[in-house]
Amino acid sequence: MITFYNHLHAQHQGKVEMFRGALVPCFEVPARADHVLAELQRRSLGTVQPPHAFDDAVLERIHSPRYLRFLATAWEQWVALDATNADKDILPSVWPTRTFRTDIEPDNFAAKMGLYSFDAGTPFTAGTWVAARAGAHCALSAAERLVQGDRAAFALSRPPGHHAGADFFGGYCFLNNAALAAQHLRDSGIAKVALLDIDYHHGNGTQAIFYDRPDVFFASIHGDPRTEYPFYLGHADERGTGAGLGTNLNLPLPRGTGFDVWSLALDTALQAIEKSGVDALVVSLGMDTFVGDPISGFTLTSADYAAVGQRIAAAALPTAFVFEGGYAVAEVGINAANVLEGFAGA
Ligand code: Q9C
Ligand code: ZN
Repeated sequence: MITFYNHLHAQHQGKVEMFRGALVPCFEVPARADHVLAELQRRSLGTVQPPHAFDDAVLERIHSPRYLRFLATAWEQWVALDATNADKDILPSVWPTRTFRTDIEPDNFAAKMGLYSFDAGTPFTAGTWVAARAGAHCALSAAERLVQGDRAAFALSRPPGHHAGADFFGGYCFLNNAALAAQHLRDSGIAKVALLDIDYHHGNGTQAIFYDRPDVFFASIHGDPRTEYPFYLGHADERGTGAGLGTNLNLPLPRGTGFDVWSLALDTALQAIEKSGVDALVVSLGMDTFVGDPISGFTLTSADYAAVGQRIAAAALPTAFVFEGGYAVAEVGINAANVLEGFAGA
């Protein structure tokens, strides 16, 4: 399986995120992707390439033009406020909640940050746009390989993507890589695509992007949003809307869930995907379901991940894996490689 590695990922390197009233070191660090790459190379698991270049217009298939314009210019706007800002991450601190208007983009920079975000845990840095754009190109490159007939491909990138919506960032995500991959498959003539999101956190951005669409089936297994981030989406009664009714499947599970119960949900999701009549699969591959993850609550073990890969392979669909979360840095490479090796060996 070919891996498209975001060679620019380390340009996104947040220093701190807001947590319980304090700024704490970021969990989403460059070493995460480095460990996955090292493990793939150690096992000689397929070839590794940088992403192909894509026209920026392809990002507009998922994201709004004004949001993309903001991401592309946010850092220069920030430094223009005060040259000493160059040493600090940008974090939002004000948001338009219910009753506020979002149709008018404010001139004020802090107000724009809030308009285009939903949490204070996602720092925007000098290299965020460059890294996120190259990451999107990794996902698009992986999708392109499926179009060309490959059985599978892996987009190894950070920052992750599945919390990012059409016009907002959050949850360490800026561009929705998995959504861009799914859309690229659709735009290349594949009639129906499934997205399987196995990150610990609900993929609120991906769900929202495809919620009214019948051509992209979204299934997610995640921590129950009543207690787990991102809290405000991901309940079992969210089944899609309009023409997309019935094409959204959420399988929330309580904190503490282990592989015995989690794997039953995986089987449920894969059965629904098989029944939905899709021709390709995009997997949002979050590794934060691991027992040792510092910010998550499931208890999957490293050995379990090979079985995850095997079960996904049994769906017998061309499959693009897109790297998402996973913050047990020392183990994230082993765990991700176990999924891919389980898939390839099935
Ligand atoms: N201080 C992904 O896994 N905040 N995003 C957690 C810990 C946000 C996770 C609080 C977690 C976002 C892609
Ligand atoms: Zn996650």
